[in-house]
Amino acid sequence: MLTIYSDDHRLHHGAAEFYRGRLVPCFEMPARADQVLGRVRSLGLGPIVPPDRFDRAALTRVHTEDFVRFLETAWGEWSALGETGDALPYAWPAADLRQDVPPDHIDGKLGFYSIDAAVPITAGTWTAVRSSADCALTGARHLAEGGNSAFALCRPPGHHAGARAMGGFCYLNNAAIAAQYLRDHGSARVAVLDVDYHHGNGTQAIFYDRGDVLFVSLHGDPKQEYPFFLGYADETGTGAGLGANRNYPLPWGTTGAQYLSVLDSAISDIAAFGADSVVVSLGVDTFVEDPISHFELVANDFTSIGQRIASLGRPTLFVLEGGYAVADIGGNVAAVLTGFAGA
Ligand code: SP5
Ligand code: ZN
Repeated sequence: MLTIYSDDHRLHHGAAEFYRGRLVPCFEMPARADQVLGRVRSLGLGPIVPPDRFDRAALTRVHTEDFVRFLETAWGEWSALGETGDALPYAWPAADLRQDVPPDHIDGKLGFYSIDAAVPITAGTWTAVRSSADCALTGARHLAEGGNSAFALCRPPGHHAGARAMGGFCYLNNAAIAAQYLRDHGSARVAVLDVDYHHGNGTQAIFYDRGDVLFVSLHGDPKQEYPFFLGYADETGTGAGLGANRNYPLPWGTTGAQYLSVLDSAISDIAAFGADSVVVSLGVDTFVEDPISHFELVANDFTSIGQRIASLGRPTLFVLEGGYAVADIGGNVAAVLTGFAGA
């Protein structure tokens, strides 16, 4: 399997995120990608190539122009204040506030274009974010040109980012950008399967009113788990997208066996939809030892996930999302990919 990877991810290294009343060290760190790369390399999974640079227009197919401009300019505006630490938001347009007027001041913009304070912006964040999206796009192009599969080793991750909002360690929605690229280059119907522990609220929202992209997600029940405000089973799509969104919220303590039986339903949804290609939002924060999650999957379960995805027999792009047990992330990602490739 082809892997696409860029060293640029190291340029994004946030110091802290806001959690339970204090700033805590970021769980989303460069060592994650280094671990995955090391494992892909030592396993000999296949060639590892740098991403191609894609036109900015590929980003604005799913994100708004003003949001992309915000990401490009945020560090410059922040550092112009004399700030040297990471940019973080502190005020949001939540209930009863205007959501239609982007502020001019960077403090206002940070809140306007985010859903939480887990998205530090550093001097190198935009370069890393752009290259991460390029990894996903390069993988999508490989599929569009006839490839069977690819692994976009993306960092930072993407599935919490919506059309005009960053959040949950995510800035640009790599999986959504790739799915849209596939739609624009030969796939009439694309399925996004999100197996990250957290609901992919950004991806769901981007495609919620569309019937040409199916979004299916297994995740911690939002009644108990971030992102809390989206990801319920009754969210089935709207307008032309009605029936093209499927959520499987699962309780804390979900075991591998329980997870895999629900995954079978998700796989059936995708087969019934008739997807021409599949994008997998591949988070391995469902792992039993993940420090911020509460499922109980083990290494063999990840192999089974890969095998079940292979059973669809569709061109498949894996896009790295979460997974915070740094010592195990490489092995768990590799288990999915080898399960897929060996099936
Ligand atoms: C891509 C992805 O997996 N994003 C996850 C974002 C989760 N953000 C909120 C998590 C808060 C948990 N903080 C850790 C405290 C554990 N003691
Ligand atoms: Zn996650």
